[in-house]
Amino acid sequence: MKIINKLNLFSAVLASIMMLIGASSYALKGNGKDVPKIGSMIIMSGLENPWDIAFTNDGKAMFYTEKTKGLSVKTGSGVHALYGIKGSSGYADKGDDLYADGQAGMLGVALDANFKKNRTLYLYSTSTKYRGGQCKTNFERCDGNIVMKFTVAKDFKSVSNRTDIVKDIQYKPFKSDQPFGGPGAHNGGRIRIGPEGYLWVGTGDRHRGICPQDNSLLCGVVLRIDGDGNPHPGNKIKGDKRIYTYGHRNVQGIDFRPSDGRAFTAEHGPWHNDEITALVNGGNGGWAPEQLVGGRGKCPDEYCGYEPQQMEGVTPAIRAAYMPMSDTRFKDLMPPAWNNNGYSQGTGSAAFLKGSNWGLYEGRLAAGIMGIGFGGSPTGLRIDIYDIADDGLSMKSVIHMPIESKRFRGLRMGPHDNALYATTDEGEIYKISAQ
Ligand SMILES: [Ca+2]
Repeated sequence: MKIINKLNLFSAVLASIMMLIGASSYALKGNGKDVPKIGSMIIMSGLENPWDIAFTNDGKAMFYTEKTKGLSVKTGSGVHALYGIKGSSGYADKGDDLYADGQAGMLGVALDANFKKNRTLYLYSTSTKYRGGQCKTNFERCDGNIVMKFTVAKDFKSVSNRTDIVKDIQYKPFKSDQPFGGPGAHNGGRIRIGPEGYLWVGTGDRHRGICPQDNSLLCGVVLRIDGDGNPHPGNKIKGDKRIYTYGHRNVQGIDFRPSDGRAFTAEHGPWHNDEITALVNGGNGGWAPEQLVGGRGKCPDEYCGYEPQQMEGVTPAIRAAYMPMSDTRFKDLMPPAWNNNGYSQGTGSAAFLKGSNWGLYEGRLAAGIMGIGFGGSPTGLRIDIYDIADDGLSMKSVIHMPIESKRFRGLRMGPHDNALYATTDEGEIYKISAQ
């Protein structure tokens, strides 16, 4: 009996030691941080396709775009409508060359890193100004998207000195035989300032098969440029030196990991394989929807992005094998960190969560999921939080943010309060707080 008791005591001590080890390794896993309490509230509503947001560092001004109207700013003294598209009313000024159609319109907004001193704001929009005679069919280059630079007045009531710093981002002018095939499809539009103060611009393939792999064109790429539209001197691309990465489908999410400044994109897949990708200077996203390559035949309107069989009814795996989001034939491929287990649920805008108030989630990436649920994919309509491996090549975990279901279009961290702000296709701007 004594021996058994001693054994029991030994077991109990051993179990206690194991628990201690277990507890400490658990704490290490969480980096000593807890799961935060997350709450959300609507701070603006009744907007028309709000698309993107940008804050001054003190948080006292929140600029936002409405895709079908223009640029406005919310300040302590109220909302000021600053710069509208053609046909808009109530704006202090407008551009008669700017317009909206389908996914195109007034999209990304960003403030210069030295905004406090230079009052410079950047804006991405669709424009007729530089098209010339190019856009008679879908098979010409059709320069129909631009990036503008403005000076914001001290009182935030107007903008001036419009300068068009990028004039040649391609645009889809006509409907084609593709799902969601109207004008303005796959129009990109997210713009962000990187850690060095350069401007990053995400563009879309505009349903043109040759676009993403042709580096003389600015469709299906990410640009890294200065405030005058010149290339970053370190861009390694072979082709148009403004390009940082190419081979993308439709970049609507770009942000920079706080721990190392590395750029990541979030992209919506074509009924398969949404992707989060760590960018490599000069790298290839591996999207190549042109016809007559890799065993492909001719595709409708020379665009194979939805092949085979165009519409629903093909399992994502078969479609992915025919038309991969990241084609491993390319030697300069940037493999995605995550591919949504082969599904497409509409991964769009993205922002890294900053601030210790996010607890265990600090430094993880949040992305809006906009999928409406068809083709065998579960519905999206949420924000997910991604824990990306340090090397950017795999995903440690993905969780759903515990907030209401919406079509979250544009995500941006508030620099003043470490809250996450998000526009919705339902016409709102959300503030999502963690503590
Ligand atoms: Ca890819």
